[in-house]
Amino acid sequence: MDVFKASFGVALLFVLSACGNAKSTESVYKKSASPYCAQTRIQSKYIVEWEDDRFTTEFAESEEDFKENFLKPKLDEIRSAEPDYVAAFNQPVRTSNLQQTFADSQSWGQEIIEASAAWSRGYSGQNVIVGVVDSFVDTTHPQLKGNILINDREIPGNGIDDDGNGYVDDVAGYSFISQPGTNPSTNPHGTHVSGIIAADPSYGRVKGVAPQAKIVPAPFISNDGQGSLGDAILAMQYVASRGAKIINASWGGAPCVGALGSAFAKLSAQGILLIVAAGNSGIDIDQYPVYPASFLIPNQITVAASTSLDFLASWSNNGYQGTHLAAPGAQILSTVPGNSYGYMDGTSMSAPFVAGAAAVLWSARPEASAAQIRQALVRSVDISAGHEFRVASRGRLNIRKALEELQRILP
Ligand SMILES: [Ca+2]
Ligand SMILES: [Ca+2]
Repeated sequence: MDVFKASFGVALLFVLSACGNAKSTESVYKKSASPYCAQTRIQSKYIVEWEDDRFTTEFAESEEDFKENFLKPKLDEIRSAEPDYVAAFNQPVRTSNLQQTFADSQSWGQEIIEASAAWSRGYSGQNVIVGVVDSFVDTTHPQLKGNILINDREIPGNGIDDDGNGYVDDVAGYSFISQPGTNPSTNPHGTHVSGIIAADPSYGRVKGVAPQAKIVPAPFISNDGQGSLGDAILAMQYVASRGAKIINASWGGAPCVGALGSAFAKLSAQGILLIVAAGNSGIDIDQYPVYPASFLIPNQITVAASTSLDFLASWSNNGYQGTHLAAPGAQILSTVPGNSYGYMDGTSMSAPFVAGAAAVLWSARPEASAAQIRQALVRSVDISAGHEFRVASRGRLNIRKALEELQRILP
């Protein structure tokens, strides 16, 4: 009887693997027919999703070369492959002469979301790691340098991958920028986003929402504001491998990449919270989806921008299904490279307010799941008369209330 069972098992395995062998380069290689995708395609570069759940980017002279010489010999190990496409910041917008309720405050965002209610109770994002998948981060900025997660198994500057994680000298994060571009150190975006999340107020004027959280910088967008979706996927996998519980994604790409959706779904399934900027085109993304904002995977929060008068910013993307809550995104002061400061506007600034808030909540209740943190943030928003936002929750982030909500979810 045992022998019969065993041989049946072998037969079944054989059948399954025979099905697996039915793959062809045509069934594995996926390319969008959309003309828009053709315009944003990065020539000679491809994204490969492997059967063991890894992603890599590969280069080939032509599509034929890629299919014949890369895909065909490795067909059994590859789940899918497709061209790589451009990803870019949601173009920042300038809002001028806003009449401010928090008139002279450089920290109106931190005040309106009641961040100090969490700080005074001792919750500042301690022991929580946030991945900043963005542009260059100035890790020497006095307000950031103590908040960068250091990989102490890696010896800096020796050209050797000491900890064997596949990345040489990744002491303070790793750069995934592969697109040609000028010196990345002048692009302030990643440094600004990082300051909103975790700037330490002991060393300057910016009050990071989670001033004790640790940042893992994984830049993939070059100085010109563009990067590739393939590099974004590698950067997100990297920050996850360094222990990030939260990933901030203040960028968008063409609606052409299946691999990006697959990468987001895998990170979500690992219990990682993905905070995504809704975009700055002033459109309803329920009607006109943009990605990754519109993926709507379980542990994703898509964030619209609010102003200091507590309205939805006119340029903020919105949608009652596709966006979840609003957070401050206009006239936001934060850190910029070279021990300096600057104001920026955009949903790119709103997402890190929510990422910081998630870090604060996780430092209060380390046992919470990503789904519980998400629920606490989205359910507890401020909704005031005449200020209803075109987002699923109808309101704007409030950390004090989110902490109370988390206590209700996890008594
Ligand atoms: Ca390494
Ligand atoms: Ca090294």
